[in-house]
Amino acid sequence: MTFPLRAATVTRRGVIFGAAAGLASLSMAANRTLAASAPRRLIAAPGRQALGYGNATRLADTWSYNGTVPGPLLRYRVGDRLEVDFQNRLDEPTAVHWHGLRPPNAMDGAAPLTQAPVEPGGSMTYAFDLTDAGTYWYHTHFRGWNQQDRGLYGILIVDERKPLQVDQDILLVLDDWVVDKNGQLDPAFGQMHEWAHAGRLGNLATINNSADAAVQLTAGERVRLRLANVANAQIFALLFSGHIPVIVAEDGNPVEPRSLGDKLLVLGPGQRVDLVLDATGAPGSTHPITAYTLTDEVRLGRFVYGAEAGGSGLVGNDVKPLDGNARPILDLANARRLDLTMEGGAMGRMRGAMMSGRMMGMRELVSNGRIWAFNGIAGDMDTPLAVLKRGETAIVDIVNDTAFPHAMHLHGMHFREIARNGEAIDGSWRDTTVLASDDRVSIAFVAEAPGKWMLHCHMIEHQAGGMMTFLEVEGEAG
Ligand SMILES: [Cu+2]
Repeated sequence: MTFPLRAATVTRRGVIFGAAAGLASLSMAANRTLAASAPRRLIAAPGRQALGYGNATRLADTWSYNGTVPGPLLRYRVGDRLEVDFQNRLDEPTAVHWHGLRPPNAMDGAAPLTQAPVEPGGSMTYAFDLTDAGTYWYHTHFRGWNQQDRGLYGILIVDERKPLQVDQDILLVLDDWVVDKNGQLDPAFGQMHEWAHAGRLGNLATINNSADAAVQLTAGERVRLRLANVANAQIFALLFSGHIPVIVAEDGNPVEPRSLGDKLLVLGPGQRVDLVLDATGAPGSTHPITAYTLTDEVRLGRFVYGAEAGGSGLVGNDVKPLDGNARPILDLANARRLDLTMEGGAMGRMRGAMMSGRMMGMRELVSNGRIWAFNGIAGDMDTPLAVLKRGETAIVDIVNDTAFPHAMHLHGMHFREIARNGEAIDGSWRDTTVLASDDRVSIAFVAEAPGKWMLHCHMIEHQAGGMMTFLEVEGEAG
């Protein structure tokens, strides 16, 4: 079984990309006022969303939270309690996952592992304390290959006690959509051909729903950019022409501020990055924001400078680190070591895997909607990858033995990358990490939180196709 590699791929050396450039002329304003409030009620229902094509705007039928894609911005202060009354007005079950946050297990939303899905017409209250500041997001965790791609996601910001000093706080939500010529979402969800390859990749890449987003800047301002990749499967490698941003947080976790230099900023599905950017361009100037994706090179938007200079004199100052979130100390010397080999997909070596407790060949797996496996098991969720003692350090040695990149996400606990392709590294705390084909990555975390926590590929079609397991941490789950 061989399929041509339709998508270019992220390699260990960087991004290899196609040559087609997306050119667009008109634009939608991309800046979004970040109101410091959070609605108490979240309703999942069919809706419509305007998508900007550069020279046109078309309405797409979506599924969304409270009628917009992304759903309402949920914004809190660290230490606040999240309380959301969720209602399901879809005609299929669903659940809400709080990506990157650390709720008690019963609030994690990973249906059906941590809760029964909320049935059509049903409701559920999600409530937990927000212990970590940073940029997070929430999304469906049930049939996500269908529900998330239709728009069931939103951004969640937890403000630091001592916020960064900036002139603007700008949210940039990256997505890609599969749209037809009328601007409707292609309803062909669940295509096994896509599942076996890179997932459902779009033909319309957007920042804040626009294929040519205009991010308004004033010369002399210092801004915080919060980027989130909410796409099902797409990887974005971004180039900010004329600007050198400083990375201050990854997946919500503060890092020692470091300049992006001349590198591309890579965001895999589910990942977030917070940047500080000094608006050093001239009044009236524009500067493209280019994305190299798995399929394309596109101009996603522009920094557009107003005619007047301004700002409060922060430009050029050292970027100070954000207040750290409390993180445990890793006991690497005594860590529990676990292996996780990712297998399957098109052009892979896998010839069969266990499903529902018995060995199946590829044809039988595919007829059951599975094409990927972890350690030879295609998505069975009745046995954990490991049972961990509460408080022990675990290291998962992940091998990507497939022809595709993947974005591994752990629920409930953040991890540090401690090795990549044989080299010891001192990675940032993250909740999602990207592995290129053949990559070997070791992640370490402390099993702090009791309960069953999913570990899966965040390319949702890969997860649904078998790339999922969970870790069970002993103790009384909240
Ligand atoms: Cu994957």
